[in-house]
Amino acid sequence: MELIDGKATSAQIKAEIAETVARMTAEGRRAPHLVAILVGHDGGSETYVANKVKACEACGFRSTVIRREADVTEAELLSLIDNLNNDAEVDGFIVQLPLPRHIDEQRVTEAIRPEKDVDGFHPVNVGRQSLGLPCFRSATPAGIVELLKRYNIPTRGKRCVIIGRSNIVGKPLASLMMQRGIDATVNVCHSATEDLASITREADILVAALGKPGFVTADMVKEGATVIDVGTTRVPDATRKSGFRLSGDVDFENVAPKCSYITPVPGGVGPMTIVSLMQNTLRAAMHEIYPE
Ligand code: BQF
Repeated sequence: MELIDGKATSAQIKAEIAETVARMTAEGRRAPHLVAILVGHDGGSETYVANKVKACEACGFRSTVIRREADVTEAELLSLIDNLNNDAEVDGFIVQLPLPRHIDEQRVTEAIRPEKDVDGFHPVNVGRQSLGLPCFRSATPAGIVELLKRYNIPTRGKRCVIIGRSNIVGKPLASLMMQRGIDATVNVCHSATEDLASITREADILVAALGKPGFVTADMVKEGATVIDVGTTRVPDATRKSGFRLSGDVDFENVAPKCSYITPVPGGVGPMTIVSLMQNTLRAAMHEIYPE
């Protein structure tokens, strides 16, 4: 069993990005600039945005966090987005999800200009990704594919089973994994799937992205499989000074001995999600996907 080290891999990619940024600024261009809109004070969202700001620093990017209280109106948020869409000093921006219930996430997402949508959530980027066209790729799926590539894990003709059909992980990952060049055979399973274990046991690459701590147990995994754990649920833990720990969707202790490769939580997919956002922001600043 080999551990897939997302933390080390992400650090290496951030160093590569920082080199590119150093060359840009040496040529007299400004550094890439990422803006994050953070609504309310959800603990998870605060941490995620802090992770993104820290990653920007490591890459030599400029970053700005715009905070609004949880009672912000949708109209205010849309007007903020309009300003960022038209701000030439901003290369890309994100609205940290989830948003308070009174705000329509879809309307907010569709208000972002696709050219600045570095989360890749706008239907234009989602559609372009599914067609295999240049686009801002969804961060978690792109990070998973990057890990498979850097660890030389074969995908061509292999069975990839994804548990979870969310718009931000399951669906876009399925479309990436079946693309030419990756060439996996993909199954997407979800809460209505019958006899789930019989499907997951066929997986050469098993991706757990359903958000249930410890859901994937050893009996669901084929000997020698690669297991990718996307779960990052906060579970109470009195032994931690934060009062919680991050739990993956995989029963790591019992599953790991059966695997050829496995990602840990924390330090697996999470840091790669952040680094994909950095890669998208760099591409936005270079107008690589949508030429001016
Ligand atoms: C790690 C996210 C659910 C809903 C909205 C590093 C992150 C997490 C874990 C992180 C996530 C999860 C993010 C680790 C961003 C990934 O060391 O294991 C980084 O910051 N993430 C998000 O922005 O929104 C979410 C999960």
